[in-house]
Amino acid sequence: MTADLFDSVAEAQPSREEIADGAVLLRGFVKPIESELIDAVRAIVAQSPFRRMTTPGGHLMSVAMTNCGERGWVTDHTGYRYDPIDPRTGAPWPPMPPVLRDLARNAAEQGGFEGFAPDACLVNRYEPGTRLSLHQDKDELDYSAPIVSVSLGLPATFLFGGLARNDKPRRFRLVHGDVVVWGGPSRLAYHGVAPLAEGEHALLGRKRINLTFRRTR
Ligand code: MD3
Ligand code: FE
Repeated sequence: MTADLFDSVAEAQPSREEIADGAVLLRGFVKPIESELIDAVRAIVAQSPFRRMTTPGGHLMSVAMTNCGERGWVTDHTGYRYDPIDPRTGAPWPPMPPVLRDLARNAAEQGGFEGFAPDACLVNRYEPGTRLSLHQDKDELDYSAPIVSVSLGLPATFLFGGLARNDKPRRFRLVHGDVVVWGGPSRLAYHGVAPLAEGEHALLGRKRINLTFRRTR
């Protein structure tokens, strides 16, 4: 089933744009499987609900998060880590559904990274006003693997900086169905999301969902 869905993606020769060294934007890459992805997110959230986490500095994040896969990203007063157990439920995170695993591998391959095998998928939920301040993703052990991000629902202004926090970020509009593969020199770039604008999406209402697939070990 999943293979058939992606055959149609491959035949469609989707748009592919290198937006920075090692960063490839695949516009509309997951449109053909949008309902499968939304169903998969609903099933994950039924088992490990969205929650807002506290940073080590004591700030409540405005993004609500959950995870699937062998480990999940968590933050609390002790720091940031990937944990095999959801601290909210005390149980392992929901397994990564095959449709998500296959999509991440296919996207990474389009981005030039063969054999991407994510062990974690962080699911972020934004509502109007929600933002994510500029940061680097560096809690993973192996930076040679890319991060694959999938945008669903309301559009967002994504801020993409450089390797230094002070580098002035470029702005990209990411819309429902877009996928970006962040590898090579882009893997450690500072990035963030501007406050989400008010809006209504046909499938997700007043929400944006972002999936990021990671190889953590
Ligand atoms: C560039 N998420 O979960 S996705 C995150 O839209 C995160 O929810 C944002 O940043 C979101 O950590 C941005 C795009 C993204 C994700 C990871 C990256 C861009 C990246 C890692 C390195 C460089
Ligand atoms: Fe990030």
